[in-house]
Amino acid sequence: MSSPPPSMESLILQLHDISAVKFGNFKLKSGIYSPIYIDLRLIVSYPALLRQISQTLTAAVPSSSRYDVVCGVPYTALPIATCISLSSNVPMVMRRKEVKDYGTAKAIEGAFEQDQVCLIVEDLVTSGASVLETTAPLRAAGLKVTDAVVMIDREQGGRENLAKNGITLHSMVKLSDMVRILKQKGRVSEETEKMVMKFLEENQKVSVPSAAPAEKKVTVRLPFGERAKIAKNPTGKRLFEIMVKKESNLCLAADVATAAELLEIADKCRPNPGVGPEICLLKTHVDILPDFTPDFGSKLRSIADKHNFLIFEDRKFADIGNTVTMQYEGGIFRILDWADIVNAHIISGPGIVDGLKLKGLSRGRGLLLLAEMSSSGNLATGDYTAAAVKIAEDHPDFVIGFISVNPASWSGGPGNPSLIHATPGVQMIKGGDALGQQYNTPLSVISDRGSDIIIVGRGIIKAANPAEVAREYRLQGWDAYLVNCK
Ligand code: S5P
Repeated sequence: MSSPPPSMESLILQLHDISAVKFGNFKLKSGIYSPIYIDLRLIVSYPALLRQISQTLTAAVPSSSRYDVVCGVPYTALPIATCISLSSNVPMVMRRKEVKDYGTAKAIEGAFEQDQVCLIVEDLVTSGASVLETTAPLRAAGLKVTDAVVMIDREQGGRENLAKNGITLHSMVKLSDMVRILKQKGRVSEETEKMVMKFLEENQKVSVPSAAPAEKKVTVRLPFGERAKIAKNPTGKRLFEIMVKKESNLCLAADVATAAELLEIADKCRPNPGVGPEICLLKTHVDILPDFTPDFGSKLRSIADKHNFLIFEDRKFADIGNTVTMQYEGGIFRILDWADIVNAHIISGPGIVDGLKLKGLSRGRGLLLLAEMSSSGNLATGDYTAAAVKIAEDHPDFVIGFISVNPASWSGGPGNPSLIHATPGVQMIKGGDALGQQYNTPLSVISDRGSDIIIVGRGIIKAANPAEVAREYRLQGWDAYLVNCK
């Protein structure tokens, strides 16, 4: 190691003086035990140190890395980002950790323009998950994120995980260098130094963890490719295959104002591309389209074939078997003719599946059962959910899976791997709307809650560039899938 600049040495000693660096046996957010613990929240009580740190961080970003705004990862890095903003006269934006009402509140606070470059500021990087969590809503809001600057790099895969997501990490100091300096200055024993070095060596790769509590066991799940082989229904099988081929577990809830707009967003939102290439499934509410014409289905089908996605009409059938056969096949919408997948409530009992199957099975169609719902106060819980699982198991040839919200919490977990879980209520940050919708992040839905497909509506369709944002959701959903996959 080349000898560090004196200012760095003094910074590290000061951090040790204020007990921002401690040695012992500590459980980290990722669940692993560490002989070293770093708590940088304390630095707000030491303005001179905070100033020195901000200046050193600013200098750690090479001048070739241009940026227009800075954003601190909440909360520890917020004061650091503020200091960087003040001293370098670069505006700051803030990411909200939670959004209560999507109608009025924004995920990113502050003034910025589309395509401006945002530098992420963080105190400590282990796997890089927190940086990625902040990057996602920034990118979704139209900012570009290419660089992150961090005080301490724990050297546990964060740099690599961020690089995979197009972010170059610049660090003030690496954890190993920091410990060496503390040893050289007589602050820690040789034994402690060795213990920390051994720990770093043994834990070089911490994959991006789920947002779950540290003690939660991550269940390893069968890959989609294997599940395609055991799926009994041809549409269920195809869906798994498309997911693998396109590396997408994203379903677009295309709740737009008109049929024309729906076809456009699926195929091409001139001058931008459409979301078709990013999705495995496109979900419609055909009864909200004022300009619906009988050729809507065939037009959507040809776009679906072009971009290789399936069509899911979110009809939420709920009547007795005999009535749903007519609702499925007839009326003005003739859903059976163009939708690969429909869904149904089980409130009326198993006869609803028999009715839909009567029409859909011979056409190779698939059915999703609403086992849970995303809206607050809904009644699809407990025994109701268990009844949906039982009905699905009784119809493996036609039922392809569930609309679910937290299958990991079901007794027996997400269950039969031939059945698929699709989850609505997904946005880049947790929150809700004014009418009871509740949102979780792609990572939490797929990785913690045990679902397979994220269903995203307003998170994509309200974006300035839906295809770009859809891409971001696809990458997040797919990365979360890979975390739990064998
Ligand atoms: O429980 C549910 C089931 C469904 S299918 N909660 C839901 O929100 N949905 C649908 O998912 C809903 O009808 C809408 O089309 C989509 C969610 O849209 P967003 O704009 O809130 O993402």
